[in-house]
Amino acid sequence: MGTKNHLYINGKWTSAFDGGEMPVHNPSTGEEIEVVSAGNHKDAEASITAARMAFDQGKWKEFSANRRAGLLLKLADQIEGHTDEFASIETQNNGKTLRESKFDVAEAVKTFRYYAGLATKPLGETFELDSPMTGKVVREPVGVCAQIIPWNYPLLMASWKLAPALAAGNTCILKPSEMTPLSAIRLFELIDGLDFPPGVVNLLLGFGEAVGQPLAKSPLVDKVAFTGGTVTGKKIMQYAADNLKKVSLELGGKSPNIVFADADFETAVDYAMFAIFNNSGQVCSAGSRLLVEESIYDQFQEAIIERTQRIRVGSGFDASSQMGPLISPQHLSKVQGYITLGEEEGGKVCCGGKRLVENDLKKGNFIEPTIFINVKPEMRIAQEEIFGPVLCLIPFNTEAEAIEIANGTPYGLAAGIFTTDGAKAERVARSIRAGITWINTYEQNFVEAPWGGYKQSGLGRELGTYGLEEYMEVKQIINNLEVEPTGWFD
Ligand code: TXE
Repeated sequence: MGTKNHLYINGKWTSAFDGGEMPVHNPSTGEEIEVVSAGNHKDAEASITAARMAFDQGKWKEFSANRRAGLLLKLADQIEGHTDEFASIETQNNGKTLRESKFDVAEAVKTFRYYAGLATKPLGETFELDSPMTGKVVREPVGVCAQIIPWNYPLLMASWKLAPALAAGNTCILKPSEMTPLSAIRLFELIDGLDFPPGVVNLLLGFGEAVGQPLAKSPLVDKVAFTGGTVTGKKIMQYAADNLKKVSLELGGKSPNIVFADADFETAVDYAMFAIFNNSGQVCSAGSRLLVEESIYDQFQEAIIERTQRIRVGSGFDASSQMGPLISPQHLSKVQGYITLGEEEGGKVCCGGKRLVENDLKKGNFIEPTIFINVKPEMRIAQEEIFGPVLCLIPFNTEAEAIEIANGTPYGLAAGIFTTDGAKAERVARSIRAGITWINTYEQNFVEAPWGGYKQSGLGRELGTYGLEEYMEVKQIINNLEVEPTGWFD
């Protein structure tokens, strides 16, 4: 990593105030890759002060949109130029396959470029008024933004947070997951080589309670943006209530993927697997409930089991691996706990279900891709986010029943609909209470399209123009063209 000081505050690399450190592990081998700085509330305060000063007094506010865009474009080029290095860091630290890591790097590059472009596009409005006054609406940055991100897409989540916030002219404090800080450290080494004024972009490492909580509570922070679990998301909202800072939350899901009998069978099987086994199921929008129309249920079940049994699980660096490990031993236990629970609830594992322990796999957090049948929609395995490669198969008979099951959880992030009937596809998409719906595809995300959930899947939207708006305040300016007294109290 080139330096022992892993916090980047006010334009300088530094260690944690109290000398705190934390180990970072490779989930495929269990090995310690590195020991990095781990801050506490004092480091959080230092980063907040730096970001506050940079926003209120620094040169950053004099940077035109064009200049901010220029910095983001340079950063995008730099990341792209280091694609192989970033992919390797991500695979080592998160475990995902190199193919997945390279995809993430390319998406991160796209995100910085997209928001560089958007930074310079007009967002204002003018309006006509009855009185001799003119009105206009201008957008301004929100201020100091704390951005707390998870471990499943470390570099990509950093880009989803930093790119729109910087494009809009905010100052940022990025807090990566304690489990996956390495790609963020490398990203900040690149940021350090660009001309961001000190304090504009800060990197704060440490555990959630130690540094995330003070960020979310601080009255000097104007906005907290969080991606992670719903339980932590609720805490963030409570912390933020202290000064009513703006909050955006991208939380968990239990997304339904609905396959009608008239779907293109092969396409539906293929995407049903991608929806749940991609990134080892550690995806907020994973299609973890597969709703299949009764008339094709048996045939579908047979096809998906047969293909799932052929998935090759192993180290992300092994070119033949199709699925990597889970992030940590603790997370592996959680997923195994859900598999046991599912069986106790009356579900039946018809594929997978076990930890993989042959040869070197036992050193890592590997688990078989798993499919449950005999699942009732109200069971906990069909209601709660497992966040692993565990699929629940649920039959349905009618369109109305499919919609009812699909909407029957506290979540509302995503949904998939497979059918060749265009009208039915749209009817169902509109009936589902979720922020992201896919027709005849799954897990395709585009930087142009808003990303976020209904119900307990979150608050606000990332990506697209919506993602930029989340980092902007809206101000009206009314200008009186006839400057004379009103006479109201005469
Ligand atoms: O996430 P946390 P965890 C879901 C998934 C998973 C569960 C728990 O179901 O099993 O969440 O995972 C920081 N104040 N998702 O525990 O706690 C933490 O340091 C401030 C869904 O790993 O949400 C990290 O940077 N910050 C998900 C970030 O929050 C706190 C992605 C996320 O960690 C904090 C990951 C606190 N009190 C898990 N506690 C998605 N939506 O994609 C923790 N953090």
